Parts: sequence; C-alpha cells; structure tokens
Amino acid sequence: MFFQKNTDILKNITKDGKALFLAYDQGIEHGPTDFNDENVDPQYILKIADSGYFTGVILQKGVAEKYFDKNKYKVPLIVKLNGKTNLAKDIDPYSPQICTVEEALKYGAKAVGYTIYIGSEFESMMVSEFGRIEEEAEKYGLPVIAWMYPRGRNVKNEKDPTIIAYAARVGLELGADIVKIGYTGDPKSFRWVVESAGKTKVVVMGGSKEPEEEFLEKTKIVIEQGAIGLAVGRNIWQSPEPLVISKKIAEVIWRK
Ligand code: FBP
Repeated sequence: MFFQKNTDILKNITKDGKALFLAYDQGIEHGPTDFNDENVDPQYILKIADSGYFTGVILQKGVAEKYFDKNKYKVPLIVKLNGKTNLAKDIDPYSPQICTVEEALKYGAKAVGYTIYIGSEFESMMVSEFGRIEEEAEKYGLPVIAWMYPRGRNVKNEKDPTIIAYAARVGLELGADIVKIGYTGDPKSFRWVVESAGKTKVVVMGGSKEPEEEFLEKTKIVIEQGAIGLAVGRNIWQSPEPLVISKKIAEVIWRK
C-alpha cells in the first residue's frame, strides 16, 4: 500500500476546493515602500482579510504574533516561515527559515508557507530546509504552500513558461500541497503548468498593482485553466476600495 497524505488536508484553507489568500509579507520582502498610511497598519489588512472573501491571510511571524488575535479573527492564518529583504540585492537569492512549524502553530496557523528560489545557487539549501518543514508540518496535518519562484543568475527570464512549469513540477516532487507561482501570460502554457503540478494545487501570485479589469481577466483565465485560486496582496490592499475588488475576485474564483 502506498502512503498518501490526507486528501482533506486543504479543508481549513479552501472553500469548495478553491482559495483566495491575502498576502501581507511584503513588509519584509520590499520594505514599507509598498504601503501608505492605511495599509501600513496590519489591523487594516486583517479587517480586509476577515471580510469573508478570503480563505487565508499570509503573515510573517512578527505580525502574526503581535496582531493576529486567534479569538477575534475568523480568517485562517498562514505563516510564512522564511523571508528576506531586498536590500542585499543578491543575484542568487537565499531566503532563510525564520520561524518553525511549532511557532507558527502557537500563533494559530492553519498552514505554513516557504519560498524556494529555484535556479538560485542556494537552491539546495532551500530545498533541504523545505524538506524538514514538510516533515514537521506532516506531523500536525498542516498544509505546506511553496512559493516557487525561479530566480538567480541562471534564470534568464523568470516569466518563461517552461521555467514556471518546471517550478510547479518541483513543488509536486518536493511534496508541496499548494504551489504559488506566477502567471505564464497565456492560457495554453498555464494549463501545462497546472498539469505539471499534478495533484499539487496551484495558486497564482498577484504582483504589482494592475488595472482592475486586467487583473480580473487574468484571474478568470487561471481559474479556467485549473488553478484553485490566488495569493494576492498589492492588487487588493493598494486598491482604494479593497472590499470591492475582493468581492469581484471572489466572484470569479467561485464563479458566481
Ligand atoms: P503580491 O500580490 O503583492 O505580489 O504578493 C505576492 C508575493 O509573493 C508576496 O507574498 C511576497 O511578499 C511578494 O510577492 C514577493 O515579491 P517579489 O519577490 O517578486 O518581489
């Protein structure tokens, strides 16, 4: 008999098999340059996250510890276990683990996330850290989301559909429950990404703020091609009306 993970492992962070995660780890990745007077405050973000449109909110440990009151917020918490700043400007990036699965559980996590820069000269370190996290998370039945970002001097074009499909496949090979990846730019190549990920589910990252109609069109395409949803930050909380765009995105994902 072969070992198969509990197929219901995603039940706490999905609704009818679909997902919409609000990403708010940009404070470490980019610094507060992404923020304004409102969205610099994690409480503002948590209110959006708790609006009912989201199946998860992604926080780093510090924000989770200081702001995520598990008795108050209903939105499931996803703790990002590694991170880095963009100040070092390393051509080949490494994102070290800064939080353990046990700590994440203490903050109320229903899932954990980890970035792997595939193609980086430090890929092997991240792959091996990810393996240990997988093992630990498995003990608690906690799903693991892998941010699969091709990056480094050997990656000529991060948006190359062949490389994105490779990244998605690596997520499956490593045992990720969900991979978070970029859009390839066209439906056909994106379908191949989803097929390459096999039983690992696919969510698409947001990226920098785009015109609303374009963002909704992209959402529609990725859902039609088999993604289960999005993990998006700036396109929501940089909007003057975050709940309006959240509702529209949710309508596309859950096809209302
Ligand atoms: P956005 O929707 O704001 O792009 O967030 C998605 C995300 O993956 C975040 O989780 C992360 O902080 C950020 O993008 C990393 O962006 P990059 O490494 O491309 O600068």
